[in-house]
Amino acid sequence: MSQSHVHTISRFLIDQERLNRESRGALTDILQEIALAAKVISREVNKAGLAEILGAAGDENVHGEEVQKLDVFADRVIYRALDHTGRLACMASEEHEGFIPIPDKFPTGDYVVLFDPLDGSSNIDVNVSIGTIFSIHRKISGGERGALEDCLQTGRRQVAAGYVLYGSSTMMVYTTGSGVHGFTLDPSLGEFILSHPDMRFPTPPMKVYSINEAYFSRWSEGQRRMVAYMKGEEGVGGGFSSRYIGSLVADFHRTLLRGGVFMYPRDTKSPEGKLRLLYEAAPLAFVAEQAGGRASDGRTDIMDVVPCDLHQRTPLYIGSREFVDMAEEYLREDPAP
Ligand code: P6P
Repeated sequence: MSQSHVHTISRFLIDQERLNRESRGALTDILQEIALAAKVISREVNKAGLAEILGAAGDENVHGEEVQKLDVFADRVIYRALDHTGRLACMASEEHEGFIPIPDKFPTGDYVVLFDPLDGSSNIDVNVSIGTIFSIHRKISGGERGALEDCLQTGRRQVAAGYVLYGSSTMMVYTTGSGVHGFTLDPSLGEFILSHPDMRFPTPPMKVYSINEAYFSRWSEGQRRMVAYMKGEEGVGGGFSSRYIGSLVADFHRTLLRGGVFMYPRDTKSPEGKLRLLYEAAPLAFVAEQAGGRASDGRTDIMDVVPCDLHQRTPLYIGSREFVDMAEEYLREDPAP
């Protein structure tokens, strides 16, 4: 690509903003700050094996899970990139039990950002790709400082969403409702460069399913029958391959690029599923829909699930439309949860 065609994320965001006459630049500012935070986190993630930062911080997060120091670092970097912008009414993070108000010393704005600062952090020690996931809503509460209700909105009401993948390269992928665009970090420039304009699930999709099969004994009958079909166990179906990284952002990104379906079902041990609705499933569902795919909890479109709690979990089926539809067909026979 000739130098004259290098599109940085900043340039792309400003060009996109110009297309939207009502835009006052707030969303552009927020996404620019998230991109900056991503660069800072990428730098630390890519030297985690060398710095004393690796390893458990010893604390436990609100879910009783051991917190890796990089989790804490990423959470703090994103918070500090956004808290003073004057664009947010409040935030929410996997690392914080309640919603996060904007300090009184800073002005507030009309948007809310919910994020998982570093998903898949248990993979840090084995150098497997990890990611940041973010979801952006407009404030709906009357107050100036934001409130929990601003965070508890359906995925359908998101104004933007995306993820950062810290892998063999660092990529930022986002949507504001006008398609999905991917940017790759050029460390020599310190810039995210447009590398994947207008990302779409491929058609026909590759027949790839992504699920942790170690939990087979805990699955519903419908879930077992679907995977058996994909494996061709009864002499019908088959032709699928299986890929599972165990890092949601990496598994979703591969599914977006190649097609297929990622599944994290409810099971006897996790009756609500494991993944979080507001800052994992819903933002990825927005990206998936904008890329021509879809996401479901097995019965209801993820984008239409009404949240009741900041950290509520959900089963997740996400990817190529035909395979998510297939999952719903197989699960229809299961007893209602
Ligand atoms: P399991 C990582 O811990 C994570 O939260 C997601 O990134 C990933 O998709 C899932 O859990 C993996 O869970 O139960 O297969 O180890």
